[in-house]
Amino acid sequence: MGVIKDKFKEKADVMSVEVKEILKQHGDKKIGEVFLSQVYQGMRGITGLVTETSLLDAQEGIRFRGYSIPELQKKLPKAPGGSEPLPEGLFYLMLVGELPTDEDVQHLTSVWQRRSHVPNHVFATIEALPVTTHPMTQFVVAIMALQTESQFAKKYAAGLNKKDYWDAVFDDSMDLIARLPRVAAYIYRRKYKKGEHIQPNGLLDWAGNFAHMMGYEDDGFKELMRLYMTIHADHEGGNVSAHTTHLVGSALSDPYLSFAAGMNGLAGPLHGLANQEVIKWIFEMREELGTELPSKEQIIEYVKKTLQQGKVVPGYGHAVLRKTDPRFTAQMEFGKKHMPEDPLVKTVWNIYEAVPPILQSLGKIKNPWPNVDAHSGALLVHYGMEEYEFYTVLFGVSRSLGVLASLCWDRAFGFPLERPKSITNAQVKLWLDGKDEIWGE
Ligand code: CMX
Repeated sequence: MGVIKDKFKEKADVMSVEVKEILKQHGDKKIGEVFLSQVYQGMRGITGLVTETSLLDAQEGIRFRGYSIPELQKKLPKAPGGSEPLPEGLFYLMLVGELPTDEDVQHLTSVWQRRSHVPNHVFATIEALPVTTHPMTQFVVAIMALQTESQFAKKYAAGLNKKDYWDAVFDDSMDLIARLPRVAAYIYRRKYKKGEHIQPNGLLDWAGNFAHMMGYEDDGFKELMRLYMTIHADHEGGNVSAHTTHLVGSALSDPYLSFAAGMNGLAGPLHGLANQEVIKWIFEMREELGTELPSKEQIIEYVKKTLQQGKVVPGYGHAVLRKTDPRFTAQMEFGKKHMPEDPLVKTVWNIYEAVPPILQSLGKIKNPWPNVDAHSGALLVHYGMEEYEFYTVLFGVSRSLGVLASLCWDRAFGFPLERPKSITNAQVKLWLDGKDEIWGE
């Protein structure tokens, strides 16, 4: 076995025993109450999942294995001369629960380099789609084409012992993470750079090489990719992309099938696609107002108009967070350090001043503050990446780190098929009339 796999197995063996013991001793304890409103309204606040990799606090934001984003920026290994964390380090932390050393991270970089081969039929499958196809559709189709490589699917078909599920899921997850930057860069160059593809650079880290394959050699952009790939990686288990990957994986669909399903969820405008919507919305505002740097008053008017049209203000609000997203703040810090005078970045900051009071005044929005997607596009545009339809693919490449590390844990814990109970309106009415108390099967 490889070094990381050994380490994971060691941890998983201990944790699996602990989980069994917790269940044996405390399995009948109540963890909360469920209100009818929650059943109707997106199951908000119902604790129904165990996800090891990260935990979201409504006030503080995300913590990965207990570490906040600023802490990770200090503690995780960096690229030579760089100051942003390497996403390899975050993956290591999420997977084995320990901060990695420089050597651990270098090892992971070389493992992913070794596993990054993408078979030709995957590129041919992408080429079969019209070039106008949305990059997220191309991305998901490519992941599905890669499914021919699944070790889990092959081993399961040949007869796999339950105890060994985690092993094949681990290998598929590592292969898939290693391959995604090549696939994503291929889609980018195909769609926007006349199909002039760039070979990987074996000397670069995972995110640096991704930047290189997309055609961005600026050190600032490589640093941005390292930060971007780190902060978008995971947001505990209930968000659409993480939950979908987990749910589909619970049917023992292999990691390629499970992750592709998660990416279809990420492609929704209320989730990951919001990052393209934000820049599209700002570009349209600038176009309509005829200025690169709209004033605060102009922004306020534009926001009100957006709301009057029955649209959401993209990049604002969150199902769990109740404060400014620390992922927004981390990007704001990056902007202050690298491009404080950029008019688009300044516009994002002006929007940050203008929007929350307006959303708050509506009286129905639980969180008027910006989320991760409010900032990311402006930083990318600064380095020349204006093709905003591609942004959710970047989010998706990063999200693979968290959801696939979690999938390894799901199989190591032997979690069963996920199958919550649903009810009909007729049954709700009977229950309200006191005529039916029986909800379960
Ligand atoms: N602009 C306008 N209205 C908003 C809003 C926004 N940014 N955020 C919430 N609302 C509205 C909701 O649509 C809802 O309206 P109705 O009662 O008329 O249906 C009301 O305020 C209450 O919503 P909520 O409980 O505060 O928010 P939800 O948990 O239902 O939804 C989210 C959360 C993210 C879908 C929502 O805030 C939103 O649509 N934001 C804009 C899209 C966005 O930025 N998504 C990215 C989230 C981060 C990510 O996953 O990447």
